[in-house]
Amino acid sequence: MKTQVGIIGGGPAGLMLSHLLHLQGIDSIIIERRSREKVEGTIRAGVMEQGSMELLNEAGVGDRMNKEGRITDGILLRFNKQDYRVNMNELTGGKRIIFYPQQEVTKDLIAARLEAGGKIIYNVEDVSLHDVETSEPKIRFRLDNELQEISCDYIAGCDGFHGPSRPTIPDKYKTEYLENLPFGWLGILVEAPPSVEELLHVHHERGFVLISPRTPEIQRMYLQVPPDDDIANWSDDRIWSELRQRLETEHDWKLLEGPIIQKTIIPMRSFVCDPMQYGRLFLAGDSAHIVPPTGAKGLNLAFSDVQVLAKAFSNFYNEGNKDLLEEYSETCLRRIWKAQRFSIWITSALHRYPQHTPFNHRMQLAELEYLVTSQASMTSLAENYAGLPIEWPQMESHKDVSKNLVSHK
Ligand code: RFL
Ligand code: PHB
Repeated sequence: MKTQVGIIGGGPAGLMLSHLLHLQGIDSIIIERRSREKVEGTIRAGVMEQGSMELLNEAGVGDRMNKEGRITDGILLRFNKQDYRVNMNELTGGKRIIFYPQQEVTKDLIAARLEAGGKIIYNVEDVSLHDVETSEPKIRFRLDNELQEISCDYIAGCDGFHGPSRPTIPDKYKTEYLENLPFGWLGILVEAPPSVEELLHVHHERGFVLISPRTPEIQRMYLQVPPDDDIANWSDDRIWSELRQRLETEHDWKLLEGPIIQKTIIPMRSFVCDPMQYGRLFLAGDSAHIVPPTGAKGLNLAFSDVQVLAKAFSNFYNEGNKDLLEEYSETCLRRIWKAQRFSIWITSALHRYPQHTPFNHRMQLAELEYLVTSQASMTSLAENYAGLPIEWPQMESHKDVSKNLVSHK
């Protein structure tokens, strides 16, 4: 098989990249380790930034999102048994976020790809990358026990944190920054009406809770647990009892409970691979970086990476200009490190750390009290939650630091 861009991984990053390339007249093939049903059934992100919403619309795949998604102007914070609202829309001059689950985005992208005659090969095994330093890189894999090869001009590694693309980059050409956080999230899907209208982030001495209102019938809730905890330790009764304690308030509010239809524990980590490019291999999405899920940045970063990558390929194939391909990693990493900073900040403001002393607990409360009383601090939260812009190389915005640079002549 032959194509211009061989894409490893048919999650949101791979699918969106393939679709954007198609819109620019560039051919690609996606190979995916799992079945289409498994990919479409993966429950992960629940909210997207305005920029991701706009990308889906500009790419012509936003119809169902516009009908079924729910735009929201603010987020809620609960600490010391009181609720506070951060009005993102007001603080950012009109930016918002949308509730539209990742599995629905994935279904829409798969449908759009297949309708346009796009090629997605599911259930591949033993994927390996070859000759990425040359002008004829290749992807080899097994399908139904037969060896197959795709030769291409470029490879996009969109294969998530555990995929084979990143390890193909020799260690001496990359730096991997990894921080494992000392807790995990127990995520549940509940059949119940919404208890809140907007995302509720809860600081409590027993640990963090997040409630994400999905639909009138289904809610997503997360609670902080030890990182190596076993889901078998968490009966439904124990989950509800813990949630009730952490969600206590001084006002009239009730947690609406119902059958738990899914529960899992996920680890929390921060990870960045620098650079995101080696020879003719480009990494995008979770294959290059992971943020802790507080702050809801992961899917959005995957989309901004592929937006940059698609533009870089388009500049190259349609205009013969390689500049953006060469600056791909640098362009993406500027946004990624800022999203990493925000995710770590909001995570550390709201979670209980094993080493925390009563002093640390009071510092967190002071931070949160400052946050909800300072316009500057709330604006910072709002602009980061709603999503920072991509800092394209030709834009001056990322050079703004130079305004404050002290020149020692
Ligand atoms: P994915 O989604 O992991 O997709 C990678 C795909 O590559 C395939 N693959 C291979 N294919 C071929 N050959 C191989 N050898 C392969 N190895 C792997 C996999 O099967 C898979 O289909 O990465 P991608 O596309 O970069 O997308 C990233 C997002 O999935 C991720 O960042 C978000 O889900 C993060 N995230 C959230 N992001 C948000 O923006 N907003 C949110 O509200 C939000 N909530 C979340 C989240 C992540 C969570 N978890 C489970 C970590 C909530 C949770 C609980
Ligand atoms: C979700 O709805 O699953 C969700 C929302 C916000 C987050 C993380 C996950 O920060």
